[in-house]
Amino acid sequence: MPATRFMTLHRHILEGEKMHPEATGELSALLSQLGLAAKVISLEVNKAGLVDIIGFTGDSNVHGEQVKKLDIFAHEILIKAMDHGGHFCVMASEEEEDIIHIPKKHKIGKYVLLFDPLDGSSNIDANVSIGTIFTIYKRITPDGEPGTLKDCLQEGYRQVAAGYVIYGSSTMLVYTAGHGVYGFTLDPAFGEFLLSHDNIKIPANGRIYSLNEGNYLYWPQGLKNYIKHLQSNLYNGKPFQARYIGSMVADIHRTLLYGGIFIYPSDRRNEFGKLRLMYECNPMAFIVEAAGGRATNGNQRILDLKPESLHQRTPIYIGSPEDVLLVEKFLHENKSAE
Ligand code: AHM
Ligand code: MG
Repeated sequence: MPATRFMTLHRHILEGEKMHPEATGELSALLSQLGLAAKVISLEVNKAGLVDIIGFTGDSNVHGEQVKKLDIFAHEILIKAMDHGGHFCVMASEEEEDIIHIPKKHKIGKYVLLFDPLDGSSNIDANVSIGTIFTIYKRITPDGEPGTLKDCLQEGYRQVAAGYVIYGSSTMLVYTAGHGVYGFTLDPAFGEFLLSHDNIKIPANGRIYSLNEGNYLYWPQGLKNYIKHLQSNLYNGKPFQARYIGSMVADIHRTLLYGGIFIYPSDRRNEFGKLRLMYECNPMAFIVEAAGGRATNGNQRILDLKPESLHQRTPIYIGSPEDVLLVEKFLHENKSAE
């Protein structure tokens, strides 16, 4: 039996903390609490297909209560789980236009939490993997007061920790506190996240490219040339493979494990692509870089982008370092032709 067999998420976080004598234990506490929220969301996601069978139809359940859309449910669970621990001064979510204040009755802490409660939720009805993405920063406004938008709009390189939960064939939580990326699989029997992927390193290059090829017509010429280049060459004697789930967490999770590249580009219709900088691209870039990968918007490292608004979008090219470098080369070569 491997030594990591019973390394729970909680124990792993505590042991990581022992290596930092200056740590107060706060980060450990809040990461564990995020793990708990993930378990609750996972349970609900797994029940999604049963809603009609066990009698919940339309918009209300057997108690006559409104059945919430899963993304709203996940949003509310995360707030409920995280707002009262005294760790955060402000939060922000994809599901809410403005920043989320910590209720006055709770202690105000020094951290900031941003999250996408259920990414890819349009895939739920087809039983396709979806995920939760989160990131944690230290506040930059004075301690003790409510946090502000300024605390949320920090560059990605300032992240203290980031992670995602993938609700797939099993539920996994992957996180980094900047050094090393660790994956935990939820054991449904124990209800515990157990270390299953120790110190994840992304391969230097990969055979898989992942993007929505339906948008080909609108792509920049450099991207068209890059994809054509892959399609007309071999990878270790075999053709490249296209894989696109349409669920960022799942597509990037596969990229992290198998190598390759995930792309959501800018195109003629959407100058800034589709994905959100603050709670989708920054946390994913932080994780992928911590695993040895690379993430750019085509011109600049994602983690260096100066945020301007909570819900701003950015193009993203992310994955194995050699693959991302190559697409950047294609983009730059064709820039003058645009
Ligand atoms: P969402 O935040 O509304 O769920 O949208 C984000 C999702 C990502 O998970 C995925 O990468 C992307 O949208 C897919 O977009 P498209 O259907 O344009 O390929
Ligand atoms: Mg999303």
